[in-house]
Amino acid sequence: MNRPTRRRFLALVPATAALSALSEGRAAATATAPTTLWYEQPAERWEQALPVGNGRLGAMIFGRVEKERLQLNEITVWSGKLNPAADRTEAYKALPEIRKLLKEEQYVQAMALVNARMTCAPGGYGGPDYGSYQTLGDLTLEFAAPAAPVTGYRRTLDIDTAVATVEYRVGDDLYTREIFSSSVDQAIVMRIACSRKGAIGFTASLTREAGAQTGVAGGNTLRMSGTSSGHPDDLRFEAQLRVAVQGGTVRGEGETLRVSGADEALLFLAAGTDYVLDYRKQYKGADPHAAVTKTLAASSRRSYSTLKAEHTREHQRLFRRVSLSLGDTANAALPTDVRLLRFTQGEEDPALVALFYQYGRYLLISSSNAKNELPSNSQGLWGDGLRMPWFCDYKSNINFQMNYWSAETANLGECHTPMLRLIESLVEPGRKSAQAYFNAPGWFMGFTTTPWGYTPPGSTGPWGPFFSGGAWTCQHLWEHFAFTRDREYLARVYPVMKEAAECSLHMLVEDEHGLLITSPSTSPENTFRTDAGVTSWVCAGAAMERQIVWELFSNTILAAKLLALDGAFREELQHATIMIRPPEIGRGGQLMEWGKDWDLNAPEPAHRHTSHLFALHPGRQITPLHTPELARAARKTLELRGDEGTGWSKAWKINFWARLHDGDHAYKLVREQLQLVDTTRTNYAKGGGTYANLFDAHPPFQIDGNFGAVSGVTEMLLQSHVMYAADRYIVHLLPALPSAWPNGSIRGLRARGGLGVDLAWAGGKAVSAALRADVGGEWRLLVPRGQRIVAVRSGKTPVAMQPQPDGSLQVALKAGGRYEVEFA
Ligand code: FUC
Repeated sequence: MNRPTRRRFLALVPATAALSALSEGRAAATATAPTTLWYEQPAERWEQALPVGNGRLGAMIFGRVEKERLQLNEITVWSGKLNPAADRTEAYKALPEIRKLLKEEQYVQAMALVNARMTCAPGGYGGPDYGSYQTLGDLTLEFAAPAAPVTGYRRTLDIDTAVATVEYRVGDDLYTREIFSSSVDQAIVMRIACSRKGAIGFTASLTREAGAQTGVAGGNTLRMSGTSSGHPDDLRFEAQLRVAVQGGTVRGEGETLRVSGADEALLFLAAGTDYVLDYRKQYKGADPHAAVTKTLAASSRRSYSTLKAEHTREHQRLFRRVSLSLGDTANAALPTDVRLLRFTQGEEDPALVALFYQYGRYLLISSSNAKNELPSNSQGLWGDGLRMPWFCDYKSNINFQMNYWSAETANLGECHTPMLRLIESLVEPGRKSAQAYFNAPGWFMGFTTTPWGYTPPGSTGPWGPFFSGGAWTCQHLWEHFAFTRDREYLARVYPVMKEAAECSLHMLVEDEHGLLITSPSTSPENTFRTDAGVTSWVCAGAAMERQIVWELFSNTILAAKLLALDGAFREELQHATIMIRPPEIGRGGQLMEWGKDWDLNAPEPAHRHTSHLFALHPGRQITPLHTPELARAARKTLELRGDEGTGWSKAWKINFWARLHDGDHAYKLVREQLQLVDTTRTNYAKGGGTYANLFDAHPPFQIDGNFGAVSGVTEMLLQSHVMYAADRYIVHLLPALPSAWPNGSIRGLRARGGLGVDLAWAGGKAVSAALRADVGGEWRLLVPRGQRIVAVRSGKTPVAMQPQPDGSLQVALKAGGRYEVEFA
């Protein structure tokens, strides 16, 4: 093979070249591991590099032979700071006038007034204090030019062990690098070796575009420290790199470390910041120097084999809870980029879908450790530069939530906790926003948030004035309980839900029929056109906000009931929930997005946000089982919108079609999600897909599509969102199995009520299922159309089954019980 750095992007890597490489037997032995991403050329671009992460400390590995680049991230490295002046403190005073204008259908004037009065204060969203997620910097390793052509080049990421490798030959010498980011040791560890003794030599440097100084600290350590925007009061960060060698030498040289003549080099990198998720401390904690020094000292004392074994064991504790098999084709033996290209061109590769699914779980584990100070952001943990697309913040009109849709269902409940903690932390700043915008009690968050407790709306319509982001995030607080049954946790977060409900209750107004709506309200980032031809984005009673409030109230009532709290408030919420204007069907048979039936006039009929289907997913107000007419209307809406969209938009649509029990349409979107994308140019209308490194392409890179797709595929195989009674769930096995996956199995999914579920199917029919109940309780089991359950057994003992009118079977399962389900 030629020098790998000369290889062009994968579109130019002929699949036949990869095939012939395999037929030569080169590197084929491990290449086919179903959990491995692998490539025959180094990354030229960031979207080809491979990610490792321990939750908060990560790297993008380029795998270059001569000049290796590890682009580094630490999840709290943000510019910006708390901005106490981001709220428009007297915004609520404009409400009567805005509401009057909306009643009179003066939409243009209403828009102007919302823009002028119901947005953030000048300099709020996107202002100097708003900030952006940032790179930590680069670790660069410069090796001498190889003395002979490089052959057998391969780089891999095994998502089962969470170890990345680079290997190649120069003559007879085999060079290898292994890299992982350990949550056990809180360090990135790299081992560089060669089959020939004394062959390892390189220069290591730590750099950052701006705001950092690097120096040698002791003979084998580099220290890079600085502040996020270069100002002394900004967030402080520090990274330390230590290199230990076997044979040879390591010494400081200027601002670098120089390794020569080594048999093997071990690199340890630790990093931290002074960020703390605490509004009262203005998010400022201790200087990171002492902690980083201590962490580095501790990890670099341990043996490589121990570090790696403990890292892998900890990763597998989470990762191995779920296994998915959808069948195999010969393409599974190809490099990942070639597989993706062939899948894009129409070939089948179910194992690539399974890899993409597990990769999403890998990314969640790697960007959202339970101990993280911050949750997985718009790019998870991985991002280059000092100002990232859309600031890489936590947009709560879809993106923040989508990041965590798969956390519970795909058995990574612990990874949900950084999100839940961020939501809890918004209560204090959010109280000020509730007061400012609605003169309301409780707390409020608009369309986005940041590590700095940003809660007001954005700066202009149509996207800025979304008023139910905080209310929506509370769904996650409830869902974590619905899956885990952790009452102590529920008691802790209930006040957060309650205060969000208090705020929403105060935001509701009566429409002309006495039903409750929000006003002003928007449908995230979309616009409507009235029958009179007026275009606007603000109305009275947009569907999504009504649905979000319904969901929040319903969950808050359930939580209060379980905790035996707040009887009177519960009744008030109960009454309001009944009075919320329900989802409506419009003249095209579609679900109505706005306060009036304007969908068919839509200026952007294929808009990427399909927000008014919230009630179908992630909500539960619309289900084919219990509200078939509304479900038909939701389907009509999806048909009108079409399948095109950004990465996350397609991912959401997988979930929608799965919830409509249309597996083939859901699979069509899975296929479209896995379209190879080769551009980072922002496209709002279409072009969503997947990069060569299997990162989701909005484009540009945005990780929500990865997580949303995991959620979607899970929803195709198992659903448990429908309640048949308060906090009692229907477990629907294989609700949307596509014909493309006739045979398969999944182990380790989770259902609400605290249930573990394994499933196997063949010829498109369920053949077996296993259930594990964490706590005792009742569930109703539902099977694919045309099938029925013959028995549910615990060992040899059959469980009594009560048939229900909707075709489900009610069973009572015991705490700790394991059950086998038999089908006919
Ligand atoms: C919302 C979306 C965009 C993008 C951004 C981060 O504004 O409408 O498509 O995902 O968030």
